[in-house]
Amino acid sequence: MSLTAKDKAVVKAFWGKIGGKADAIGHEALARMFLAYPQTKTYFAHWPDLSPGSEPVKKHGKTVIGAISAAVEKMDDLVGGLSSLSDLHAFKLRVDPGNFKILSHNILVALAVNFPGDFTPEVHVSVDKFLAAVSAALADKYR
Ligand code: HNI
Repeated sequence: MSLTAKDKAVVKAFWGKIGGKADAIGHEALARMFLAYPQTKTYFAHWPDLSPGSEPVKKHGKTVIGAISAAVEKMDDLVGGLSSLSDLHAFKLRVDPGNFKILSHNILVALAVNFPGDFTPEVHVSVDKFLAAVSAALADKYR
């Protein structure tokens, strides 16, 4: 399951094309997750509005996609690079790690619909593997 040199190169090249659309992708992935998998909303009960286009969803979409863009730069050591975020999700937020797969799925969908030309099957498999590796790194501190 580990990322090959080719996966890393494919993810880097594809991420380079997202550019200015990154924040919109983050928003769309989060908005889709809350709508299609409403059980994920339990962690965000303190937010005033979880609907698509709302300020908290836009702001957090930007935060999450920013962390993933940073992870693209840390692909050789995701466990080390994401260790403080893993601490946060495991011990403070106590997010069930099964939710990482759900968010990853929604990120893939948002990428596919926004970049239908660039999101080839080859890109799909490498980005899927990358998001799985990010999720595994985020779950590293749990036990
Ligand atoms: Ni997550 C906060 C990154 C998955 C629930 N999350 C963050 C922050 C980052 C982040 C960055 C802000 C940290 C800080 O304030 O220092 N989260 C990520 C990444 C993934 C992810 C990269 C997976 C790819 N988080 C999830 C999932 C859930 C989740 C799947 C729950 C369904 N995250 C949260 C919650 C917060 C959070 C809750 C705090 C939000 C707030 O500000 O109230």
